[in-house]
Amino acid sequence: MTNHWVDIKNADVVLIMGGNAAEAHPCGFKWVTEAKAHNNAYFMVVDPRFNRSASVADYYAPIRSGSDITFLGAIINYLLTNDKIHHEYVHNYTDFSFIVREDFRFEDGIFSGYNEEKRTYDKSTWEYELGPDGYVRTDPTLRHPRCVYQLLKKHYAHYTPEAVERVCGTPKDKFLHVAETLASTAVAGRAATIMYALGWTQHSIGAQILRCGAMVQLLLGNIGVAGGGMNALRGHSNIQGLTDLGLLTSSLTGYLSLANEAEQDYTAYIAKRTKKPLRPGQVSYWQHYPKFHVSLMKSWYGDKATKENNWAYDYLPKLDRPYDMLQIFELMNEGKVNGYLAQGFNPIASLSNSHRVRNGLAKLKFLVIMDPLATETSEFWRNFGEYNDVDTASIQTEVFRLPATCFAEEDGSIVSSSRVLQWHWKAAEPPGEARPDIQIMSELHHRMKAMYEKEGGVFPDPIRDLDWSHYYNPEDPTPEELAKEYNGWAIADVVDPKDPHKVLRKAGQQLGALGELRDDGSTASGCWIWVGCWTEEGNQMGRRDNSDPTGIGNTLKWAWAWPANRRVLYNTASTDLKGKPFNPKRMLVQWDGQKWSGPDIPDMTPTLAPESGAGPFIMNPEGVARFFSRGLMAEGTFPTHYEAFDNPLGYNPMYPNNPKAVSSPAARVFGSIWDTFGSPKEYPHVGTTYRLTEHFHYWTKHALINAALQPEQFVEIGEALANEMGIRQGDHVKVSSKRGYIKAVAVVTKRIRPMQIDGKTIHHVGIPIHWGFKGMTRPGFLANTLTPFVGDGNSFTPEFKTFLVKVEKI
Ligand SMILES: Nc1nc2c(c(=O)[nH]1)N[C@H]1C(S)=C(S)[C@@H](COP(=O)(O)OP(=O)(O)OC[C@H]3O[C@@H](n4cnc5c(=O)[nH]c(N)nc54)[C@H](O)[C@@H]3O)O[C@H]1N2
Ligand SMILES: Nc1nc2c(c(=O)[nH]1)N[C@H]1C(S)=C(S)[C@@H](COP(=O)(O)OP(=O)(O)OC[C@H]3O[C@@H](n4cnc5c(=O)[nH]c(N)nc54)[C@H](O)[C@@H]3O)O[C@H]1N2
Ligand SMILES: [Mo]
Repeated sequence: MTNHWVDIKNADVVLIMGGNAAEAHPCGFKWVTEAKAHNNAYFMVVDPRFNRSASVADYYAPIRSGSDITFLGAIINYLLTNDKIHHEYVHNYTDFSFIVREDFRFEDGIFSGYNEEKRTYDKSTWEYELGPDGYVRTDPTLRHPRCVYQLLKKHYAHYTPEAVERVCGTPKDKFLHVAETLASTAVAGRAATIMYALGWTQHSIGAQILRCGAMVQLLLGNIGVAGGGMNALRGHSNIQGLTDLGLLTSSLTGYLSLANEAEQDYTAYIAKRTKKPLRPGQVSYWQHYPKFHVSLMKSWYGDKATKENNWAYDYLPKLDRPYDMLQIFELMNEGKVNGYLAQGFNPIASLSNSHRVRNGLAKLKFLVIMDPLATETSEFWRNFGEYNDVDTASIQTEVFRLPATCFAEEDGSIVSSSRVLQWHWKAAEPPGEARPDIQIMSELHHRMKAMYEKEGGVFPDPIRDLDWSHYYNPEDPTPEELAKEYNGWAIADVVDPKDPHKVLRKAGQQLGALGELRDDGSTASGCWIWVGCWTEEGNQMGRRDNSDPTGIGNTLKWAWAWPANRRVLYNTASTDLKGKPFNPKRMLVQWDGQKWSGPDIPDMTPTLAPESGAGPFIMNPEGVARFFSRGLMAEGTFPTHYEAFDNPLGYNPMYPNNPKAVSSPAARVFGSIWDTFGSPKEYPHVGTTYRLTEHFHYWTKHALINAALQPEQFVEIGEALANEMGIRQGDHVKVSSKRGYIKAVAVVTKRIRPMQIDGKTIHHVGIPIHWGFKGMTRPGFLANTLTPFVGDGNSFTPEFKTFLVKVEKI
């Protein structure tokens, strides 16, 4: 979230699109209720289904699954052509006036630099034009044909309300109502929040849908203000913590990035990430990358990371490709993976195309499951009849189960969607042989280390040299010790760069602020964005003072938020060029003549005056927010409509003449997958998967009460389709895709209606995800038997939300 849960109460307009917070985030959803009750907020839902959020909304508009970029692009077009933008904000705080390189092109759905064979882009033309001084050239009059504003206008010119009706199936008047309501927040005194989750992310163009939403918010001046923002409703209670800690194969902690194979040279690796300002006077916070990186390496390798060995840079893997989930299981299918450790992960249930996942697991030599439960994955080799129809004798994989505890059985911290790190305390002893993940991982670590020490090996150094000596018992670190390590400490005295006699932090002390990090080896920090979570003043995550002096909801003394305890990111964008709040009633920060201050922690160097010209988007080297994403995204600089890979139309209705631009030209799709996509002739309906309040994924079915509440797989079918097929409430149906089939009880509903898409009738089929062949619910199929093994080109998230199915009555 750019903002936070409580801040939603400050919104004047709430749009939930691509999520179903009332169902999947019922506790957080109370802040929507709060906004309605106390701020007279207007609440809208745009979703293929009239879902539980829609049932309590002021307005609902239907949309065809997978078509959100057309909808959002049309909002951008609407705001530009009707001049409903926050001018002062957009002109000063975005790249509107920036000039783009002359050789940049977008033609008929494809950007310049496309390599059709490799399905990737050479992105060198996707850049601003630089002047001789190294800064981006701009045209504040916005008349230059290659300024971002002009390019943006051109890109979305044919994203019209008529196109929305034709491509998304949303009636024109409903689209216009949503657009007009959002537009009412383009003024200084009003704000809209956008809340989204998987209905946006789980598409082959998911990341671009989010960008498009963010662009709408920028035009309205809704980023960095109270009651605004792009608010990602995150999933597992600590999934924000997972990404913060870089538990993705191409990340290091705190969103630092691992090097790729071509980056063997440390100086070049660092130089590329140490972003110099692209406009005069900008903060460009990534200039400090070396401090974050060196401090991380010091926390891992201690004395073994030195200036002479480039802080142990050679110990880090250099990737030949990203090892996302789809890639790993593709390699497994190719027989190229020996062993796999699934820690709190049930891939046969949760990854797309379950049969493909199962085939991959069957080619392993060994599989380790660290989980409190006996999951489907841990028994993928066992025959469960039709539900898991395998030949056990042919599977050689050796499976080990290491019983783990769950959150209530250990101390630790959880990072919420609000970026708030909150400490929790153990409530119960774990049963049986279950042990905390930290203990299991530590023991594995020590045994591996011992083996490397005894036997050598090709390259034992990166494991052998890991420094665990700062734990009281290096065999068994505690959650408290890990938390202190993430925060970091001073290895030597940290002094003020302007006055070497002034010691800011004494050797051995916990660091107190980001400004204390150093790139000379004198500080260690396991996760730079968390500096401040456990200081000399103690565990900040354990704080429980909910006082809120201004009533804005920031509660700066409740737990601790990264970065720097800031609750709303980019918050100086809520002020004008003099540092005066656009909306004094909902002030977050202001320039008081000497410094930035207010009920939030300013997202700016505290004493840097607005007159300096430093823009509020300090993480961007240009200091402003981008409409033109430069080389950052896989598919292009402006979000563009592409169809899902299981494509209900067979063409792209926004670019009908270009066969290259049907589905995302840069998606995560392997050569072996193409014949696993279905055609609308055979599979005419759009299937979409989602969750229910009564279950959490695949684990609550192991609990009797939840199992009793939702005992059995069902699918939701609209009345029109049900009538057509002679299906009645409670009938059993078979739902098939090109990948396989499931059987389920039919729930016939008014909440899913047929849509007219480019002259064709499209029905959605709703498929909740929670059942399987283990647990206390009725044994059943895995919903992911149906879903395609293809993903977004940036995040590699599978396309769980739009695929083709057919339905038959059994
Ligand atoms: N009770 C419960 N709560 C949970 C979970 C759980 O399993 N059970 N899981 C947690 C996790 S890990 C996550 S990630 C979150 C997910 O939270 P959500 O994303 O809110 O949950 P979903 O039910 O997957 O999907 C949300 C909505 O997206 C809609 N949708 C599908 N396709 C499209 C589309 O193309 N466009 C638009 N606009 N909407 C579309 C669906 O109809 C659905 O209403 O929930 C978390 N909360
Ligand atoms: N078709 C379809 N598929 C989806 C989705 C969808 O919307 N549609 N959503 C996707 C999303 S957003 C997500 S997040 C994934 C979820 O996919 P998974 O993460 O694979 O599923 P879960 O069942 O949430 O959790 C996995 C296991 O973690 C275990 N666990 C709980 N606590 C602990 C602990 O402290 N330590 C350890 N070691 N284990 C623990 C649980 O017992 C459980 O078996 O599913 C994805 N799959
Ligand atoms: Mo999730």
